[in-house]
Amino acid sequence: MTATYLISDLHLESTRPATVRALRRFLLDHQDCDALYILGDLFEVWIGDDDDTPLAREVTEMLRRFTAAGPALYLLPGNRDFLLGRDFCAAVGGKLLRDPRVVSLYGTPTLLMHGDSLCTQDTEYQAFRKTTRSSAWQTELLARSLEDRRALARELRQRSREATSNKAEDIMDVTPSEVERALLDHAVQRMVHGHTHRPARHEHVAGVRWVLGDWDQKGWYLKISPEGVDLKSFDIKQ
Ligand SMILES: [Mn+2]
Repeated sequence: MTATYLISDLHLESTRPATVRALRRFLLDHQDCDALYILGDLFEVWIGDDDDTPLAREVTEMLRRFTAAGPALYLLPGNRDFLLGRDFCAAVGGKLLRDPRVVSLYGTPTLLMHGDSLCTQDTEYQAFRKTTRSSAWQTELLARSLEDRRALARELRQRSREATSNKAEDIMDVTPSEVERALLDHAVQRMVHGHTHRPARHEHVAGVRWVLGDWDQKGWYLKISPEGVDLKSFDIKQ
C-alpha cells in the first residue's frame, strides 16, 4: 500500500494503558505503509532517553518491530516530550525531525510542526518554549540525575495545569496570521500539525492546514497517499 500516516498527541502514560494498546494495534494494522510521522507529544512526559521506565521499554519495542517490518519512522518532539532525542530514535529505527520541517509527500511539499509555535498569543508559553528548546538548557538538564528531572517534570506539569486553567480558550489555539506566515515563509501550500487537540481541515489564504487530534476516546490520524489526504479516527475504549 502506498500511504504515509501522521499522528500526534498520544500523550502516552502508564495510567492510560488503552492508549498504549491502541498504538500497538495501529502499528500492526499499518505495517505495510511507506512511513509514519509522529508530530510530538507521543509521551505525556519524557525526561530523557536514558529514563528506562516500563512504558518507555514497551513503546520502544513496538516501534522497533514496526520499523523492522519496513516503514520509515520520523519523530518530531512536542511540548511534553521536548527531550525526546537521538538515542530513542536510534533505538526504534526512526529519525528525529526538527520543528518545523518541510518534507515532500508524494510530490507535495508539506510543512510539519508540533503546533505549539503557532500559538503566539500565549507569550508566557512562548518564552518557556524558547528556553526549553535551547540545546544549552537541554544539555544542562540532561546532565542532572533522573530523580532531579522527575521532580522538575512534576513541577512543570503542575505549573502548566494552573496556567492552562487560567487562559482564555482562544489563546490556546493557533494564531491565524502565524499560520499564513509559516506557509509563506516555507513556500508550501500544505501544513500538518497537532498540539491543539482540535482535529480539522482549515483553508487559509496561503494553503491548507490539517490538524491532528489527540488520542483519548478516539485515535486520530492523517492518511496521505497519491490519491489525497484523509483525516480519520477510530474508537479507543479507555
Ligand atoms: Mn502539545
